[in-house]
Amino acid sequence: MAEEKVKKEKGPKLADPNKVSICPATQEMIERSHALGIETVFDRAATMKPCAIGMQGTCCKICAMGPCRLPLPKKGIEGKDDRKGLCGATANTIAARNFARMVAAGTAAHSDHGRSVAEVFLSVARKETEDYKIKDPVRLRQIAPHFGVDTTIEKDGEVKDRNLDEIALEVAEKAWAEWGKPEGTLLYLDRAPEPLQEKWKKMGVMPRNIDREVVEIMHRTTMGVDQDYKNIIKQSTRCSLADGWGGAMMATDLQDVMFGSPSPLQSEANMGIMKEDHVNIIVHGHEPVLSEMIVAASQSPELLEYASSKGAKGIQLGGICCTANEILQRHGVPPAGTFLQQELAIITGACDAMVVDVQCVFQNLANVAKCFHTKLITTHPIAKMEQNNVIHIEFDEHHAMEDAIKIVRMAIDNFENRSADVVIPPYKETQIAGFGVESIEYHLGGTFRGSYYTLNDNIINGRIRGVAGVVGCNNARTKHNEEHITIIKELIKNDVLVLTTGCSAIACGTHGLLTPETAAVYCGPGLAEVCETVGIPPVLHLGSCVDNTRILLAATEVVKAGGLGNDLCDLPAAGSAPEWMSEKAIAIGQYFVSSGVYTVFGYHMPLDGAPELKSYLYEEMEKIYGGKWDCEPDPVKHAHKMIAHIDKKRKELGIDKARERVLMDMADRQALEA
Ligand code: NFS
Repeated sequence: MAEEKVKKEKGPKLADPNKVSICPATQEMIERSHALGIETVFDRAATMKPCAIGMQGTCCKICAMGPCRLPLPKKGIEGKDDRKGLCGATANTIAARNFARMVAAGTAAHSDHGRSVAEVFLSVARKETEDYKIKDPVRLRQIAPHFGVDTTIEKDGEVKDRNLDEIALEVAEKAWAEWGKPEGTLLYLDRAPEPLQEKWKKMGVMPRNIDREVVEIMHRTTMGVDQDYKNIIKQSTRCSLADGWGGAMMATDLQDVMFGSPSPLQSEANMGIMKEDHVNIIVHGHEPVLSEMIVAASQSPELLEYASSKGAKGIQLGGICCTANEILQRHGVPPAGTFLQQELAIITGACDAMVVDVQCVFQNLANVAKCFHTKLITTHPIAKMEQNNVIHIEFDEHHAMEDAIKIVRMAIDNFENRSADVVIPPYKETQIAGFGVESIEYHLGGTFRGSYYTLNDNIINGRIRGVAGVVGCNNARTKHNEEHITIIKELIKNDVLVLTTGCSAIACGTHGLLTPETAAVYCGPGLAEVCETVGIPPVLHLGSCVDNTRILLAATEVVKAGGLGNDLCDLPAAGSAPEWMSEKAIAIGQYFVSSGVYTVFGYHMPLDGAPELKSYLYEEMEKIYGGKWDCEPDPVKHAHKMIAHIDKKRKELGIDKARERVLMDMADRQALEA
């Protein structure tokens, strides 16, 4: 007791750098933060424990009679579960409402991002802006038919390509309408395999328009409306599909059209990409409409000259979170870190400006920036900060380049104001990033069939055991990057090809998993052989979190190429978000599950207080959509749950024998070599 008191008087607990991250750069910067007396998320996580009832998902605060708290009794539920809130809401109803609201928030975030992109695209199509162009006309022609827009025209009995401007305008208007059209269902749903569409139709979960599904969740989960957890989850499915096969998918496509579709390129990752003698600008957030302009501005000869006039050797851009992935996959700009490294990038003392837009931005950045010379610049009308050291430069697509130049200039001017010692942790790794549906086809597809045929062939013959999507955040309640990296290493060791996005992808880059050389070091013999033959990494970086839609479409291509069933749920594939924290991750998980994918989350799921709801999500959903939720905090077990599912699917497809043969061949070969 006495000891405890002494501890409390000493002030808040500090995080142990070696216990909270596996990344040496992160560990060193946490140490520095302690030396300088600057608090970060890691220390706050050590000081503040999460609410145990919230963790169970059974705290209801949707009306002022509550919050009503319904934790699971310590000895479990014996016999009848009669826990209820003041209105009578059961634990299942409460946890389902909380879950649905996370899906709504996540869908809103991705889809509002998509809406901004669609709005900019509409300005481009209407020729109202000069700063953005159509960089990838092939992509535009490819997506146009999904909006019901013709790409050819018949004239005098001849079929000709239609004028690109006309296509752009029609696509832009059709896309724009998807957020609020009065009738019908979302146009992109027809990109899913037919049997999946049939399931959605039968269940009545085809999203009507994006905004409506989000609003309907808010309505259904308010006091006294939907009180059947299965019905609430049904709407969560419809809303999440409006994200994955709607808002997020359009965000990816229209970004590709305007900024170019990614193709594999080489870059680096981690805080060591910052340079002491350069102006360092860190862009952080999600929407590439701004960061695209900052990339262009920072490469302009005038601004480079201006930087040199201030004594800098150049301008180093770096990214945090999904903005990092966006400018990495299209321009090779290196990420400086994941979600949990945002404060630390400033603690280097070398960050001349941090430019943020929306999502995953810590309010504490302002407090950290105050300790250094760093200019913290907010740019989005919906995301400001209250602290008075934050500068707001509102970004507008109609004068995009002008805004970007202003921001870059401000960073250059700030270069000479560096106040603290600069300590950039000397860690960075090389990476290959920027894979997409087409580049996977190019590298792993058949040369003459032009489809996913060769990939399928390698799955069928068992060299590739299956495919896993490992995605999502960092969470200060788990050890930074450890789960991502452990799970992914375990998967590739067992011949599972990994597709990654979001902060998971940045973690992979940071820990050196995104190079072709990784194959020889970490992969099982089958996957190593494929990767070495075609020269790709066993872990493919597919972009940001909205680009999870690339994974859906790649999986659909695999189904189309044949031999592996006729729906996404037939594939030897699984999804994972090992260190999730955002509501967006729940929306993504729900659309993957509702698209037929077995999806395992790490850390915990806020469902333990509602066992029936939990078993509905973990077991019953599979009977409806072919996919289901699961949760496993232990990373090795987590990977093996995914592998077991992959093996189960191989067996159902009747290709489990092929793999046994391959393994025998390998063993024989190794025996021969020995
Ligand atoms: Ni995804 Fe991207 Fe990272 Fe999580 Fe945040 S950046 S949208 S939410 S933390 S992966």
